[in-house]
Amino acid sequence: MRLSGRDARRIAGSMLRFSPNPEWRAWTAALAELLDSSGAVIDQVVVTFFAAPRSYTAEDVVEIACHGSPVVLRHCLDRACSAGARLAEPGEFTLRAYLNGRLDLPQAEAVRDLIEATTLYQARVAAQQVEGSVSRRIAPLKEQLVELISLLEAGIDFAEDDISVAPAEEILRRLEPIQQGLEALVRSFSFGKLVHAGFALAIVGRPNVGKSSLFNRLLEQDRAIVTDIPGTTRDSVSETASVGGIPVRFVDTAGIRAGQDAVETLGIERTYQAIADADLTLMVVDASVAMGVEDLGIIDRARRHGRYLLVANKADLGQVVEDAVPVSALTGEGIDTLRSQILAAVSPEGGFAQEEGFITSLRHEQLLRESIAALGQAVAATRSAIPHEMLLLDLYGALRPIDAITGATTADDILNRIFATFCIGK
Ligand SMILES: Nc1nc2c(ncn2[C@@H]2O[C@H](COP(=O)(O)OP(=O)(O)OP(=O)(O)O)[C@@H](O)[C@H]2O)c(=O)[nH]1
Ligand SMILES: [Mg+2]
Repeated sequence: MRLSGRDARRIAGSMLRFSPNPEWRAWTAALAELLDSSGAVIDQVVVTFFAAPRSYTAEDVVEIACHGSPVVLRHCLDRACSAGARLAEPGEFTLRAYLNGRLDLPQAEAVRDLIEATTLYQARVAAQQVEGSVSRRIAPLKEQLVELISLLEAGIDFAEDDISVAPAEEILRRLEPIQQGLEALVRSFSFGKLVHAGFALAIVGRPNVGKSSLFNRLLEQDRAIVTDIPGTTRDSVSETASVGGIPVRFVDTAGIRAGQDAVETLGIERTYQAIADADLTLMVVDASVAMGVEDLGIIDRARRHGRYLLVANKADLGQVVEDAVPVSALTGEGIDTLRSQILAAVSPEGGFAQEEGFITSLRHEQLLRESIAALGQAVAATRSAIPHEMLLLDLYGALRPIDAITGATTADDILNRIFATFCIGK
């Protein structure tokens, strides 16, 4: 149980007994007894006190580690509440950390991503963002923008003080790296999105080519029914697993052929839907048999709906199909190669971004795009020699969305910079 706020120690103290003395040494764990309202001991607990501002919320924080019995925890909460605490809202500790300036907004958002991570790789990316990797990339760009704004503001506000108005080339020269930096960040989202949300992969093909066997192999669990009877899978089955740290939703489907009965025909309809919904389709054929018109028809459909990979399964029986990834769901041969081909097929141009600080949030991407659009207008305005008052509107338009990511720039920030860099006022 975590208590945060000015009264954290008082409230915790009302239900604890330290042996021998009250012990509130900061950043040190202490053994204590948790008491019920009549003073009877109900648990032996470890108490850690984090003194403000060196705590998660930057307030005084007390953490009480009980033995995990729901009854004890419930009691612990009740006692804290009757001593003046209240239950935290969802995310409130992180909100307080943000409000108290301990975390910026991208860091706070990354805490949520970290908690929600389903693969270790997602967790690692989120942890980098909690460390401030996104802010570190945005901060210098914002800095340059604020500097340009200050320069133009100074030219307007203090025109009589002999500050030369910045020439158009100078403004354009300063705008360019800001635009480029923001665009690189937006590009990083094509990879970031993949890491954050993963993608859907449909496994399709004619009956009996081994789709369900391949599905089970990729998931490393015996999830779908496999038999040698064509038409075994009647309905789409989906399951999520990590491929290279990216969560992939695999969808096994009913084999496509002229339906034998009403149920199978409905199942095949679902296969078509799965192809339409997937980010990538694995088109499975039997490696040992030459492809027929049915196979070509399915390939054609997959191609029309986006990216697909041709996979020749049952390669252990010999391979006559070419230009396909040979695998054997039976022996496991070729599965690792298939996994890397899957990643290569969905990864954005230029392959995997290994750099730190790529953005994973749609909100950030949209804000950055807004900023880029406003900068584009600023460039056009500069080229057509529009007065700086008007140009500034575009630059503030570019700054606002960035502020929505990193926290606001106040008029003071800009004023301070004007006075710091121009020695006005003599
Ligand atoms: N030799 C060999 N046999 C395989 C391989 N993969 C699957 N099989 C066999 O092929 C038969 C069909 O496998 P399934 O995985 O059920 O095929 P499916 O494509 O899901 O079939 P439907 O659900 O009917 O569309 C089974 O007898 C499997 O044991 C493989 O790589 N090599
Ligand atoms: Mg099947």
